[in-house]
Amino acid sequence: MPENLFKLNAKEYILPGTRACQGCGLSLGYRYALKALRENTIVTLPACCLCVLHGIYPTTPVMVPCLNNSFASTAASASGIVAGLQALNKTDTTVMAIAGDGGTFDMGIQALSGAAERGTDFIYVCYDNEGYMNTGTQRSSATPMGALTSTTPILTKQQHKKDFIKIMEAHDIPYLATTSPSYPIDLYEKFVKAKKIKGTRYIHMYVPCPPGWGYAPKDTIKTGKLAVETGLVVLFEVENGKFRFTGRSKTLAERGNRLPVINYLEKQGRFKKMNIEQLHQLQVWVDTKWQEYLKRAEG
Ligand SMILES: Cc1ncc(C[n+]2csc(CCOP(=O)(O)OP(=O)(O)O)c2C)c(N)n1
Ligand code: SF4
Repeated sequence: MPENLFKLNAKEYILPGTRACQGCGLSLGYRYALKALRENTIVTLPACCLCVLHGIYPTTPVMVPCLNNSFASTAASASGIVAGLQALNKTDTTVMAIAGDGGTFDMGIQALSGAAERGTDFIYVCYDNEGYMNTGTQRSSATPMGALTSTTPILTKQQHKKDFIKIMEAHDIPYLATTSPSYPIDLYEKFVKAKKIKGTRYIHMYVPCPPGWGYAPKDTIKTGKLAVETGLVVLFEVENGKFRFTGRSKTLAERGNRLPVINYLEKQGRFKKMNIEQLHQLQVWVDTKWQEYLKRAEG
């Protein structure tokens, strides 16, 4: 296992010159994920910011084979690739399906649930920028309560984020983990581990998004760290049903020094219309979830 950045795989699988925005958290997370998975990886993805990052045919900065498909069929296409590889007796190829929160929480859930129930041998990654960003920052069921989006422009989003990770856990898959590109070693190690496990593996990747969230591109790493420091994002893994905090969240759980959510919210334009009542509700929501995680870590 790498202990520091210099021990990561030095090979790059994304060449310079992607079409993603400046400061895109997804670009960073994807880069580290591919470093961990290495060659012999096939990626399948629907329309989304990652598709934009991949570029326009016939050129692409991405060095692994990729399949583009429709929203509803990302996980189904992975099932097909896995079946094809099995028919060819190719046992050393990792299949990674990757989609945004819209393509996972909302549009891709059916095929993903089916594949996870069948125990399909693949890694599914949801990169969560908390909205339909590629089409202009529309609300998704992953958008946090109190955020402005182009489809909640006046009152902000009224509902809390869907707990999609719980839904995936309910499938009793062998490995599930949450990650953030602000903690690249934690992210890298989880992908290395996931690669070695058989069956359906689910990795949630929180990716800060400067234009969608309303902060300066230089602050992506800081924003991702604040999400973890405040407990809005919790780093953990669940291996064969066993919950474990990882990285910075483990330290926060041990020391009990989480920051209030306002420290994270006040730095992003999308929360500028959030009212005090919503702020209070969000803090209670985060605290309640944090307590649930603490209990699981004890058990
Ligand atoms: C069935 C279908 N509905 C809508 C679209 C238009 N569309 C393309 S990308 C996108 C947003 C996807 O959001 P998300 O999956 O969260 O990824 P992000 O853009 O944030 O990377 C939408 C709505 C489409 N391509 N197909
Ligand atoms: S809109 Fe956000 S997620 Fe999409 S490419 Fe730009 S920074 Fe990345």
